[in-house]
Amino acid sequence: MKKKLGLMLSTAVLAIGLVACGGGSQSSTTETDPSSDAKVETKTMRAGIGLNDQHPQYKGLLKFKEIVEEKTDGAIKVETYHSGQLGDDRTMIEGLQLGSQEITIPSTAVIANFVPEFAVFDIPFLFPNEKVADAVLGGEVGEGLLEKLEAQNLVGLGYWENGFRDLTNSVRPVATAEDFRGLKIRTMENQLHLEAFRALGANPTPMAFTELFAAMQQRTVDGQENPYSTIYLQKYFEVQEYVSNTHHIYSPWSFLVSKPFFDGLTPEQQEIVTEAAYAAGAYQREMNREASAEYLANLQEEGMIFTEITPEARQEMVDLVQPVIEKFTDQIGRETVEAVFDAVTEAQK
Ligand code: TK8
Repeated sequence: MKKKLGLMLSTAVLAIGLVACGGGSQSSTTETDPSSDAKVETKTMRAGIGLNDQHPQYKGLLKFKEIVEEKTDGAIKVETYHSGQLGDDRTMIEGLQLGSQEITIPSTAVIANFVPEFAVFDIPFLFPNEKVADAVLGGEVGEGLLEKLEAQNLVGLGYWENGFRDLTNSVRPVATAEDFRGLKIRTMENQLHLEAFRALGANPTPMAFTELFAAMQQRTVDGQENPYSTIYLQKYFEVQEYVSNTHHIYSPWSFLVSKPFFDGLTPEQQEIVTEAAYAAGAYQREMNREASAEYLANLQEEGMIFTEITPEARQEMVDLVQPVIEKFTDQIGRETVEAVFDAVTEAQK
């Protein structure tokens, strides 16, 4: 059933894609360099993200653009699109496969719909802090998972940081698992997230990020969970009253490039693009972390009521989601799950 739905979806997307492209995309043009008379091939990378232009994700993308355009002497141009202008995370990943865009930086939770092993990062409370996240994602396991993207016509150039996710809602302060009861929570389009929120007692509904603000405004959902950066910069405080530091999951992004496009670059260009993605990622992570505490303060200044989750209350949540982790372990791949848990333990030594 699930497989069939996936097939139907991709057929539909393919049909739309063909119509929208009007017979082929233009990512490569030949331009004449007036100063040298030589024909210089200019390649354009269309990069789309879900967040707005105030977010560290966009600033990181601009850094990537700057590095690539400078180092290739303009032979590669990067066009940037924010706020889901090219679609939601899932649509943009499909765009990379179809060749209608070249770059996107989605949450790994959405990538799990393409490469099931990525759902390992959807295990709640997996990373205790950012240092462990860096070690695991930047280490052998994290890098190894990126290689699995190739079979999906995608190239993964490292991880960027969405961050620890925290709950907001418009109904009541959430301090314990008990308070989740009945809350309509939007989750990312990810089966594990959906079931984890169910286990916590909430009434979760998966939805694309691009539809979230309107859904909260129209009260189709009571709440959502995202890092403070998103809650503040996307102005969720306008439609949400309560925020709790549930920190229930560390959410990575992965920097994805269309494989057919990447394969068409010269080895030197591939190196520049790869290095730029990692360098811009480091820059983005740093910016994210510097501002995080400030964003929470900003949210309170905007009138949101902050509730602290005690270690005991968090432990109760950890216990409630345990069966969900067990249920999904085989689907993710036992080997991958064990490798990640081992890496987490190692990073804490
Ligand atoms: C943005 C998404 C977003 C994610 C979500 O494209 O969907 O809630 O956290 O940041 O990747």
